[in-house]
Amino acid sequence: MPELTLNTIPIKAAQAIRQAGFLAVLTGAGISVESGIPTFRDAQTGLWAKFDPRELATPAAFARNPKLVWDWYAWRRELVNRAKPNAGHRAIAELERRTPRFLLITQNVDGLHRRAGNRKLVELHGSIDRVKCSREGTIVTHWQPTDNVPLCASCGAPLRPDVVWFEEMLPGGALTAAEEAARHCDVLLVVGTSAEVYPAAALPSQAQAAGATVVEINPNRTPLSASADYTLRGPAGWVLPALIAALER
Ligand code: BV8
Repeated sequence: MPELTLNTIPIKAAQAIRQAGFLAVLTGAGISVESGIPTFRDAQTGLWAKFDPRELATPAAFARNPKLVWDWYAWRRELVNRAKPNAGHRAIAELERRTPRFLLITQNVDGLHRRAGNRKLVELHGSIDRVKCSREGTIVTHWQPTDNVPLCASCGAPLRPDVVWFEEMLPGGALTAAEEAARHCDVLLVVGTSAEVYPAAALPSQAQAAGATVVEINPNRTPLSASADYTLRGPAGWVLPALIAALER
């Protein structure tokens, strides 16, 4: 697989995407970097710098210190609500408009793909904008303002973000749709993920085993880089618009 510099999009990669009857896209935190949202791997900023996100995004962390976890999500929600979709998000919305069959599979919880215009998408890890009862699982849209963790009005359990934490099962429907797309797509475009979090990280090998062409977009090498058919080494906000331009040639 040819590793490419910023100024070349391989003709064959562009051709594969242009000719794809069914294009699937898998995104990770990297696609939101150019919207100002830190990835899980980047050091967190400010008061959260001393915390490892993978230690906070767990049921055990929430059970141990619900307020710490609730406040961490409130800080991220604020960051996300101030952020705007970037050129990479907009390019993926354009790909949906251009492709007969399309599915966007995102690991991100920031909602920026939907704000950029994608509609055919599954959110494997939930959404930071939704809140649910930690006991009943019901989605809650209003709660009493409090300096502590708000409690469920019907059962009194603490509320929590409606995201999938480590060691939690993914929403069945979303994972099934993602695996179905991996097995049937012609091309899987993998953008901005370290390809280390399962079961999402298994999707590219499932797609390749079913005969799909796998194209990776990432400024850094990942465990996927060695097996991807094409690796476009650069930031999503630059490479994806260049890919759209290459589709026009
Ligand atoms: C589960 C929501 C069953 C919360 C998240 C082996 C097999 C199967 C499972 C496991 C296994 N080993 C361990 C597990 C369990 C675990 C797992 O995979 N652990 C990892 C650490 C090994 N998986 C789970 O627990 C999953 N559930 O398997 O259930 C089960 C049940 C019980 C016991 C065991 C299994 C649940 C996983 C979901 C966790 N929740 N998010 C929240 O967001 O707060 S995951 C979270 O981390 C994010 O959602 C994100 O998906 C993930 C980080 O991954 P990335 O998105 O890739 O982001 P990252 O920061 O890592 O990388 C960013 C990339 O962007 C980098 O490559 C960088 O180079 C690139 N980049 C930077 N700038 C740019 C860029 N790219 C493009 N443009 C740029 N400008």
